[in-house]
Amino acid sequence: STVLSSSRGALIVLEGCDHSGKTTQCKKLVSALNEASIKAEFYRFPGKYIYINDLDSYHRGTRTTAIGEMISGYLGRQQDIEDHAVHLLFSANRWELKPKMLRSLEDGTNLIVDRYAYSGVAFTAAKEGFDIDWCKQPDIGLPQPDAVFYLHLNPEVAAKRATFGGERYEQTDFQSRVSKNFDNLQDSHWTIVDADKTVEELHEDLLERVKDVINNIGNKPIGKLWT
Ligand code: FDM
Ligand code: MG
Repeated sequence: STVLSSSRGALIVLEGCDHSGKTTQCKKLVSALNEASIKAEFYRFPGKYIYINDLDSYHRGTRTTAIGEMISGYLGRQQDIEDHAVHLLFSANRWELKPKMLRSLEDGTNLIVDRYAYSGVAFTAAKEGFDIDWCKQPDIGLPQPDAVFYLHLNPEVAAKRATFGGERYEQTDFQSRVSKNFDNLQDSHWTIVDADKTVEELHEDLLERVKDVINNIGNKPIGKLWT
C-alpha cells in the first residue's frame, strides 16, 4: 500500500538537580515549539499541576489525579506516607498517565516532561536502606524517553540559587545524595547540558537539541524503559 504515515511525537524528559531551571525550560520549550506550529505538550511528575498564574505559586496549585493529590499532601508535609509506599505512588502516578501519553505520541504530539522515573529512583534511593535496583523495579516498562536532557549545575552555583522551602527533600545533604544517584542512572539516551547560563541562553541551547530529536524521530517504535 502507499499509506504515508507522518512521524510520531517524541518523548523528551528534562531532569536535573533542584534550581537547575527544569520547569521554566520545559514551559519555554513547549511555547516555542507551539509557536513554530510543532505540536507539543507540557507534562510534569508528580501529577500534573494546574498553574494558578505564575511559577512562584505553582506549589499551591493542585495535582489533577487522586494519586497526585496524595503525593502533593506528602510533599507538603500534610501527610506522612511510608517510604516504600510513597515510592510506589510516584510510580503509579506515571503508569496512570501512560495511556494518555501514548495516545498523544501516536497522534504526533511531542511531550516535554519535567522529571520522570529517574527522579523517582534518585530521590527514593537517597533514603536510608534503599538501593537503586529495588527502586527501578516499578517503573520498568514505562514509555522510554527518546532523549533525556540532564541540566547540570555545580553544587556551589545551585546553592546560590537555592531558596529551599519547607517541602520534603529540600535539604542540601539529601540533594547531594540525589545528584550522585542521577550520575548512576545516565545511559545512552542522556545528554548532560550545562545549566549555568541565562534562561534565554539555556533555552536556545535546549530548543536546538529538542528540534533535532523531533526531526529524527520518524516512526521508530516507542521503547520500554529499563528493559
Ligand atoms: N520526586 C519526584 C520523587 O521523590 N519521586 C518522583 O518519582 C518524582 C517524579 O518530588 F522533591 C520528588 C522530587 C521533588 C518533588 O518537586 C517534586 P518539584 O520541584 O515540584 O518537581
Ligand atoms: Mg522543587
